[in-house]
Amino acid sequence: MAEVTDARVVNTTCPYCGVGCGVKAEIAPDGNVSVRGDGEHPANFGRLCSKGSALNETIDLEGRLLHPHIGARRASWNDALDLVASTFSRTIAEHGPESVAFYVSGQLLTEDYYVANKLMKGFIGSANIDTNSRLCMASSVAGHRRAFGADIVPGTYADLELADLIVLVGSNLAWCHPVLYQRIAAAKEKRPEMRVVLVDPRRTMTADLADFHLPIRADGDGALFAGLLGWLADHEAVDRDYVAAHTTGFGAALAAARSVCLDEIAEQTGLQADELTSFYALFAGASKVVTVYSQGVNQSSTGTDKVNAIINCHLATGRIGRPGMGPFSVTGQPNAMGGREVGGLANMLAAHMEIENPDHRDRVQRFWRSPFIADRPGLKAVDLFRAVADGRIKALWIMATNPVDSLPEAASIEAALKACPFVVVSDVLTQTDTIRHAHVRLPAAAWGEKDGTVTNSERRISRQRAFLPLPGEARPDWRIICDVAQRMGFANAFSYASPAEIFREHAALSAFENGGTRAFDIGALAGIDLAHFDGMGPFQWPLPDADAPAETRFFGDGQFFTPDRKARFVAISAIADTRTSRDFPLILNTGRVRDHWHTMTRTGKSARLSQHLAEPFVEIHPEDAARYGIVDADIVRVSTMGHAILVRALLSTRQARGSVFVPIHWTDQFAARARVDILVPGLTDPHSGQPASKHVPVRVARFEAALYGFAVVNEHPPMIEADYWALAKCRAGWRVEFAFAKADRDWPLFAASLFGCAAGADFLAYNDATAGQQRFACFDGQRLAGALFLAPQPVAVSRDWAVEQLSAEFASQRARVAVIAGRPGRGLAERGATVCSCFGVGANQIAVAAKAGCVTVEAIGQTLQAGTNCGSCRAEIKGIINAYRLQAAE
Ligand SMILES: Nc1nc2c(c(=O)[nH]1)N[C@H]1C(S)=C(S)[C@@H](COP(=O)(O)OP(=O)(O)OC[C@H]3O[C@@H](n4cnc5c(=O)[nH]c(N)nc54)[C@H](O)[C@@H]3O)O[C@H]1N2
Ligand SMILES: Nc1nc2c(c(=O)[nH]1)N[C@H]1C(S)=C(S)[C@@H](COP(=O)(O)OP(=O)(O)OC[C@H]3O[C@@H](n4cnc5c(=O)[nH]c(N)nc54)[C@H](O)[C@@H]3O)O[C@H]1N2
Ligand code: SF4
Ligand SMILES: [Mo]
Repeated sequence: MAEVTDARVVNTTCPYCGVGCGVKAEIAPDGNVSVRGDGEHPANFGRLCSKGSALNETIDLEGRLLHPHIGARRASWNDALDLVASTFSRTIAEHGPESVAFYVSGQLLTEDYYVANKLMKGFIGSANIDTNSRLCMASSVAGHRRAFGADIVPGTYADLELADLIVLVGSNLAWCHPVLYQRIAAAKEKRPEMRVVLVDPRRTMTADLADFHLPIRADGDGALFAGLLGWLADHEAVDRDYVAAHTTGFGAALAAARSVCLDEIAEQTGLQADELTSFYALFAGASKVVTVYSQGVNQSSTGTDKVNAIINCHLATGRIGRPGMGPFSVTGQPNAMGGREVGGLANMLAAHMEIENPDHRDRVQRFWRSPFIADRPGLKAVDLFRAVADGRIKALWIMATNPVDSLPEAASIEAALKACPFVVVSDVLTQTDTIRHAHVRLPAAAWGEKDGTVTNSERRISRQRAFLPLPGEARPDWRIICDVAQRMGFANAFSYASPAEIFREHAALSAFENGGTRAFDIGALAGIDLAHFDGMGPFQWPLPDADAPAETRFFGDGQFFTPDRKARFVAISAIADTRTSRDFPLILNTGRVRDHWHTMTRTGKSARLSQHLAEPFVEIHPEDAARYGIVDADIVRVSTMGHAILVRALLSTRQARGSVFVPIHWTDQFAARARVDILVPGLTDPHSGQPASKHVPVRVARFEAALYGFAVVNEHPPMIEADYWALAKCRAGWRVEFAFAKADRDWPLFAASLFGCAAGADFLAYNDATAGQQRFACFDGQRLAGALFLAPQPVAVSRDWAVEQLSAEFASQRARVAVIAGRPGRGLAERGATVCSCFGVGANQIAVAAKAGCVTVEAIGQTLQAGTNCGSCRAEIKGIINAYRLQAAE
């Protein structure tokens, strides 16, 4: 009898969003991995969203970079590391430390981040290390530092459950922080008197939770909160004692806020005066208020001012740092917060110390015993890449981020990389839009293979733990960085044997000569040993010593980290600029969808996650669409002066008139021309350097397609040549949508190369000249290798049916011919776009069930299972039920 070994369970942390959910990975004796929420983890108490629940579908080795490469050639680690170290050293010797740079990521673990920052700022002696958090959290960091004197998120997740009013500003929690959304939804169900206000130009799925939706004009937030400050002062709602005892600058901030009257605020925000005053009265009347904000606030040319406009209102009412109260900037990436702790931004030092402060510099240098310490801020992301473009930076190392897709001016970023003499990229994949420009590719360990810590939005530090072996020659990022540092001559300072040793040093630095002057202090762990680190459970900072009080909120005592210990009001301008013009009359807003993560390097591997929204799209109001002659499912060209993308039209009244929304996820690996950051200019906030990614003037036009197409293929297709194509993983293969400007082409040849047809494979073709339809299929034995359907209109073939054919067996010629004959899949009910990824339930199925009488989310769950596992789709299910009810009432 075969030996039966028990499954192994490893506690780790989700590598996606900043909620930082605890995950239990279970490894069965046969190696199969399953995941579930960790019931004990204080971030999620067992919940996981659709992305977290599908983590086990993204850990295969398909497409993984498993060996170092120099150019196209596989190289040994020794040769690759020698080349990186010697090129960096030589460049520094010839051109000075400012001629090299690192561009890193909030998806690195704290230990990776710590050594990268130490190498650049202490040993190379430049601060040219910046991170993709510049695109994400920089405005919140700058706003916190202006108001509090340090970068601190005062509250905890429990505050979301304790609040009487939650104001969500530019935050689509339902899709981007789904477990926080669920925690709020559960709290509201228990206390229905709790109120939620959503401030977002779009009526997102999060509106489902909101009692009021304020469809604000792009960048109207400064005016909205300036108006609120004035209103609070006019209605005796300011806590004068608090303001006098614990703050400075109230008079100037109020004067600035009052310089705009209610009519002007209505104009700036695009809201009605009564909408404004209702919101203001609600805010004034609820003492427990939490204002949650993310990219609708941060990613703006006035992002830092927006952050301070929000904080001003919390300071004026003294609602900060106490249960159920406070401004709450939620972080995006799993370790955005950890990166801030180690000083991963070009304008910070380590452990929350400041680069401009000579005492801080001296302290860090003594602690590191380093030859140098950077004495001025380095280049921020957008400027850093401009310096690459104009040759000031001659050697660049990119780790765990994909700037060719995610930075503004994306076309110039790509040109800069092409022009740069030496580009190193550490990534987990062989093919990304960025790594294709690397001179040296270094294989990094991925989630599940690496060990270390991450910090979530509520300052909770959790362990990520390895439960898979390192594949090929992959190495964890911290080790790659230390390997290079040692070869650059810094062996002693980078001789760590494990992440535990790095964490211990990081904890010791946080406590070094601290004495309560710096908020970030985890000194209790400065002596942690390996065994203790291995077993370390999640905890919140601060943790200066082992018997630190359980209360982890900041500022409840009215003490801040400014020199006079008082918080600072900031006077801000409430006027937002208008960017649209006659030629570019629409505002392009960009952001996320529920089931994809950034550039899809992981979620794009999961068939379940790829079916929610299978194509890049532009969401547009039906009236705007009609104005430009666009109908649903058309291909649309969205363009600026110099650049254009092609995406599918999605007509929706959730979208405000005058503005369109395009998701950020589709790259050259998944679509023909859908990199939205090609359109975004390098306009940044003057304080934070964060790009204004959500307010870009564009125009739209229908793409005149002569031919449309749809294909299913069992293997990832090689290069696709079509004006429009979009690729999505499906069960047993891939599905591809096409549109072509011209119909004349050798289509059998196109089909054969798409399918990768082997010689001798069974290739079938069907041509209906009168209808202009052509169909091709190729069989490899009894399996379908690929099928392509072409037509002058969007192809009317059931996608579900076509995908199923990839798993079918075709024993007879008759069955094979049926794939391309008649109207395949006709009469089959389409499931529609996947709503519930856990059980693969589509929008059409839910609509049918609603018609049949299932008019609550629970009833749909009982009938179809939809919404009963991770719950991420419950808002969408409710939306479909409501739409059906409206229809029925008409
Ligand atoms: N599914 C999924 N979840 C994710 C991610 C992902 O890729 N996919 N990424 C993670 C990361 S790194 C981040 S940073 C977070 C981001 O999380 P969010 O900030 O919630 O996400 P976004 O979709 O970028 O933008 C939020 C909203 O801002 C709105 N907005 C645009 N302009 C304005 C404005 O001027 N004012 C206001 N008030 N709102 C505006 C947009 O319409 C959008 O709905 O998500 C994290 N979670
Ligand atoms: N227009 C517009 N642009 C935006 C945004 C927007 O809302 N609008 N949002 C911005 C924001 S908030 C963010 S956070 C960025 C995100 O943008 P990016 O950081 O560019 O996106 P990711 O796809 O997360 O890139 C992570 C890369 O790291 C690799 N990787 C994964 N794990 C590891 C690892 O352990 N080690 C290493 N070395 N590599 C690894 C992945 O394969 C992938 O190539 O996009 C920004 N850009
Ligand atoms: S909310 Fe979802 S994506 Fe975010 S950490 Fe939790 S499981 Fe992961
Ligand atoms: Mo982010």
